[in-house]
Amino acid sequence: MEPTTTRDAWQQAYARVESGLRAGGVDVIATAASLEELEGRRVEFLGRSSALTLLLKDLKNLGLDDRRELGPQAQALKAAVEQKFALRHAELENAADGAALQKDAVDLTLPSLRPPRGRLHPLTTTLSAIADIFQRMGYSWAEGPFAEDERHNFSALNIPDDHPARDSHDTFYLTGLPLLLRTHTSTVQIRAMEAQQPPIRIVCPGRVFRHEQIDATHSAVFHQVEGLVVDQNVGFADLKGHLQTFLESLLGKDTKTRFRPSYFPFTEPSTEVDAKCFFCSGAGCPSCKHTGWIELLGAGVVNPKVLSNVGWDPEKWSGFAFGIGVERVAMLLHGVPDIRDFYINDLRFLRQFDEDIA
Ligand code: FA5
Repeated sequence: MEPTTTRDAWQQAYARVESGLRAGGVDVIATAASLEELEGRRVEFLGRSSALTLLLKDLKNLGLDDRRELGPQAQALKAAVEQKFALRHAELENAADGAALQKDAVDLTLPSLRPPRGRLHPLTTTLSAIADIFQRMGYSWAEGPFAEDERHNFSALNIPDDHPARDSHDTFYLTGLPLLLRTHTSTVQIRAMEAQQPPIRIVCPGRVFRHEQIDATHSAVFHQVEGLVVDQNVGFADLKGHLQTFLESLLGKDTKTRFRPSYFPFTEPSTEVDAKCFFCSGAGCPSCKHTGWIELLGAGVVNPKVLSNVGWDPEKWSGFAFGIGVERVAMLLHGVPDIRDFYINDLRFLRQFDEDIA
């Protein structure tokens, strides 16, 4: 094909394009303020109808030798412009990313929003603390039913029908059934002794029910942990040693406790253990009914009649038992002045025990 453009004409056109670019055209690429503006520049300098593209297109109108000589020169000019464009494009894109990051930035130092979560009730943690100590003292775990018969709740424990001790346990009887809601966990002593042979060393935790006047230290539904040890030559000194070890582990050495003589038909001798009132330090207040002491547990040496009632030989075996009030211990451990606080499920009260979850 015959050339339609002369070498001179093309070179003059090239010189115009190059000096135009050098005289400032290219600089506007480097100073484009946004990706949109840069795209406008790209169309202007590299688009299909830009002077540079037309110049390159016009190469084909030169003779072959001229094309070979001048083509690389024009391509190099285009590459230089493209490079400037790519450079600015990368700069603007980085800046846009940075701005987006800044806009969506997360302040990692802000306090987190914690999802609400379940927590262990203070009575549960108290029960576990009590059970843990006895487990370490070699006791194993036993349980029994809430609905009991009179034999396990009363008669096998040496509380016959007409015994005045039945009055102190205001009992809920189940209508139409020969059953009642157990008034204490001593029922589990009888069940455990019926189920196995001596020796025995158990704790029996659980809920008990009494139809009684509710006040700061008394509830109609509460929890006890029963303990029973029967072996050979076990007596009151062993009972006192076990309870003192337990109380010291649970409450620390500084909590003042006292053993006071008491009466239970199923133990002889019997005792009750009180803690110095933790709210008034013994001065007297509504929580301790102005006595200065709060009763934590009842205990005693197992009455030989109870052993006989389950067929164990009282000449050979002896033991002790105790029944701890879990709510009373929880009140002492957590400084709760009213037992009712444990049951009303006020979250403001319950949230105080968050840290108790290990
Ligand atoms: C008894 O229930 C005996 N079974 C305990 C026992 C077991 C004695 C083995 C000897 C041998 P008492 O009724 O005192 O005992 O209750 C024991 C403990 O339960 C009390 O010391 C007290 O801490 C707690 N308690 C009693 N009544 C209530 C109540 N209404 N509300 C909360 N705690 C109570």
